[in-house]
Amino acid sequence: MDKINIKNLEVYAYHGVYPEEKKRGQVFVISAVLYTDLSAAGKTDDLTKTLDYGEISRQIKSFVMESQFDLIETVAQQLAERLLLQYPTLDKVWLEIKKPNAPLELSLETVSVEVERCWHMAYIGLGSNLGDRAEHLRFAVHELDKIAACTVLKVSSLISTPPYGYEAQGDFLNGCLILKTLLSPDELLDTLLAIENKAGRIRDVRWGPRTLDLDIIMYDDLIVSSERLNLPHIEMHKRDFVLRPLCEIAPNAVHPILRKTVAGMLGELRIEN
Ligand code: A4P
Ligand code: MG
Repeated sequence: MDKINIKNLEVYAYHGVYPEEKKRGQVFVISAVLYTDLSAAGKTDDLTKTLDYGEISRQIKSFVMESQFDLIETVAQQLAERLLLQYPTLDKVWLEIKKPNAPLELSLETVSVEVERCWHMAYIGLGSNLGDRAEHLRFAVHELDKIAACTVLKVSSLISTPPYGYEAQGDFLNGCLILKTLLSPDELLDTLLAIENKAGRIRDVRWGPRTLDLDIIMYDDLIVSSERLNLPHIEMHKRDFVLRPLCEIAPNAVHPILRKTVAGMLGELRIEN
């Protein structure tokens, strides 16, 4: 991937655990690698088609100067998120924050932290079979999209489906969406559970009726198997009500364990049934 480098930008600022560091300040030295596609700028010689390293250097300087944290870890985390949110064409950022004069009374050149942060792609399954089903699904899309660290990129059409698993309940309305997010899988799950609760979800019967069900179908090509979270969703390849809407918006997304595309899995499911 193309990148722009900013190396050893010096900023006088006031971060540190000790009161003295917050009062007197010290020099911080910041390096950044900005991952972004440079081909359009390369072909047109047009500054508006790239990221302006002068502007971004000034942004970094003013953020580090004007904020105040105990830890350089926090400075790095917050700065990375701020840059990713402010510059939509920035796909990934690597940051190093050095503190060459950290009050350690030891002879060393510098201490530093490095972080790398990027946007993630998640596929979310939406379901409802209680109350105003379409309104609950629209509510979920809106709630997700209004979070700064989340952007809904595509929403499928909504389809009515017979209940799968526990059959003594009304038909579902199902859909899927593609989400660009800075949230980790755990943070995303917490966010989805909070939106379900806001929509009045009551958990009694497993696979039972619900106003709103939001599942993470896939998150990048991550494979997770924990008590709280399975990625990809453990049943996705068996469910027509997941694969059909997902195929409409992401037919070529690949299941990282089965190594099959969404379109391929849907085709196989149709032959089985
Ligand atoms: N969990 C683990 N992995 C995930 C994941 N990838 N995404 C855990 C979301 N949650 C995940 O879910 C129980 C727990 O699963 C969560 O707290 C989380 O820690 P829940 O939503 O509280 O309970 P549930 O939905 O009743 O159980 P489950 O197993 O998640 O069921 P599903 O898979 O959500 O299926 N038929 C039709 N036609 N359409 C439907 O949408 N949905 C279901 C529910 C059944 N039949 C259906 C439909
Ligand atoms: Mg669920």
